[in-house]
Amino acid sequence: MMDRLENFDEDELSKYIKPPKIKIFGVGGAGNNIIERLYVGNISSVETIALNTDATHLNKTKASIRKVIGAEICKGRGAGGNPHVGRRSAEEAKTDLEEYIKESDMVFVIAGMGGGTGTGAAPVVAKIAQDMEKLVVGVSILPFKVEGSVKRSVAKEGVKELKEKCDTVIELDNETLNENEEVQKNYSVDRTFGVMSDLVTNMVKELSEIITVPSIINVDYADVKRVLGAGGKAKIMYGHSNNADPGSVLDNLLGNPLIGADYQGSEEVILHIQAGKEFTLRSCHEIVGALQVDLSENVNMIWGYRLDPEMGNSVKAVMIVSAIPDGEDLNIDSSPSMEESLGIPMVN
Ligand SMILES: Nc1nc2c(ncn2[C@@H]2O[C@H](COP(=O)(O)OP(=O)(O)OP(=O)(O)O)[C@@H](O)[C@H]2O)c(=O)[nH]1
Ligand SMILES: [Mg+2]
Repeated sequence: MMDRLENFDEDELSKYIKPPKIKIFGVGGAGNNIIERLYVGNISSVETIALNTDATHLNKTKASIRKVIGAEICKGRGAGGNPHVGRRSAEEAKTDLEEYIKESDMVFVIAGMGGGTGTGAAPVVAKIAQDMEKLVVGVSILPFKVEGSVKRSVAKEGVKELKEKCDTVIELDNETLNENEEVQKNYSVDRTFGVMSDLVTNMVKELSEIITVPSIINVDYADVKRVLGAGGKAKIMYGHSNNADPGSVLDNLLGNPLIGADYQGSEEVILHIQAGKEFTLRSCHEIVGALQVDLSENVNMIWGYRLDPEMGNSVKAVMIVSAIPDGEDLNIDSSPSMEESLGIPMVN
């Protein structure tokens, strides 16, 4: 006779029930500002690591680990907008970086592009993690257009390099904040940056919850690894509604102008829905069906569902999409090289 489940060795079982460990690196000024929100947000299974060449900025950043990189070259005073200095600074810290990355399954590398530290050091951190066979997700933020075409061009070259060193990159652009009239007219610089930082924080939070909190139809780490490991450009979209109407969930999910809804043709998707008892299977199918219209015919859609009786009528949906066919190319070939753009002596 087969052993009943009661006879199963619980110690044996619990050995395998370990939530995946996520390490998040925030590199340079923007990366540090975002890391602080993640740290304060206290997300489970996530460790925050702030890296900067600028010791003063780092000193006021809250994170699980704070590390000055490039102390020899920069003397704690920043990389002065020079990505080569940023790159060398991270290379100098390789042994420490390997130590931070060691005990992890998944590594996020977050940086604002266009300056020296984030642009130069983020790809180095990603490469070290990739060499250690971690799932590596980059999050890059392009500078505002008013910061100048030189900075945008340096930033785009940085994104290109980051893409080569990551499994996938979530590409964001500060310029999208400028396109929002409400933000542009009424928000202070600090609050405007806060909108982008909150967005990244929410993305990481939603993703880590999907893989660490069990669901009725479960999405696990292997699913996330499969989808994000498919490469290319990725998006983590999230939306909610206070009523159980699938249409309003969809509007909110697809309507965030900072993320954009340009995921057409993607072949790898996770859709996770969390709702109260009012939300029907038919409504779930309506959401899935509407989203499928824009996906590839061969889409592999992994669908998860969590019942949360406390949610009453409200519904939350998170969609992770990767391998998005590149529409608007970064088009840097016609741009001047980083050296030409910067017009400053390089440190090699
Ligand atoms: N959304 C957002 N963008 C930021 C923030 N801080 C800076 N940025 C953007 O990121 C770009 C790079 O800036 P930083 O991250 O400060 O640059 P850095 O990597 O520290 O570079 P160096 O100071 O030259 O070493 C800027 O041009 C801004 O557009 C922030 O807190 N939030
Ligand atoms: Mg800086």
